[in-house]
Amino acid sequence: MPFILPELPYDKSSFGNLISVETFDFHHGKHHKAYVDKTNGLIADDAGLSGASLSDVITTAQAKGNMALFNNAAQIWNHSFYWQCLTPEKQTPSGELKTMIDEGFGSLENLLAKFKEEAVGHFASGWAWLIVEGGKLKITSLHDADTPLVHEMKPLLTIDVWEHAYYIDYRNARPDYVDALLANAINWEFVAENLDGQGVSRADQS
Ligand code: MN3
Repeated sequence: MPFILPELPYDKSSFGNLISVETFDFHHGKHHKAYVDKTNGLIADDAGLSGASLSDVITTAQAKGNMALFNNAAQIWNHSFYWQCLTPEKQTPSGELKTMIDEGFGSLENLLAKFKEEAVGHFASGWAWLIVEGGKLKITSLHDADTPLVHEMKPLLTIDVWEHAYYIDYRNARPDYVDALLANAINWEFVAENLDGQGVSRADQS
């Protein structure tokens, strides 16, 4: 079975000016779709990968040094995860997640400030991540298509900092894009569910 472009988990008009319909049309409908199409084309040339799950394709492609396949397949996964990190309804963390945030960063405000610093400071294309590593919350960023799946990281939250993620709505102002999403559009329920690793499988497909 070829991989598919997952549906967005919300109506693409529901974010108003935070994320425009035009951004979803390009980012989901063209960029994410292109990664799906390219991955399917590359897999068609590698009989050994037919029937493999997306996460298996990602790890196998990296092990084989097939960077074209790794980059496209990892970008499918990263984008599927990213869409689920967003919600048009403003949320705040609660429960175990809130406790971990307070213990690790002192407050949500501190976490968001550090996340913004990482996302804005990341040079060129990539992804800012909130992960669990060694049992603790940690903020990091990865370049290009690199993904927590091939590192010892449990992914909780990501923001896409490729220019295609923000250029339509925010032009070159990456800090404004990051601020807007962190303040208004993070699906903290999804982040909390990822504490037990569900997020990895929910962005996977086979
Ligand atoms: Mn993107």
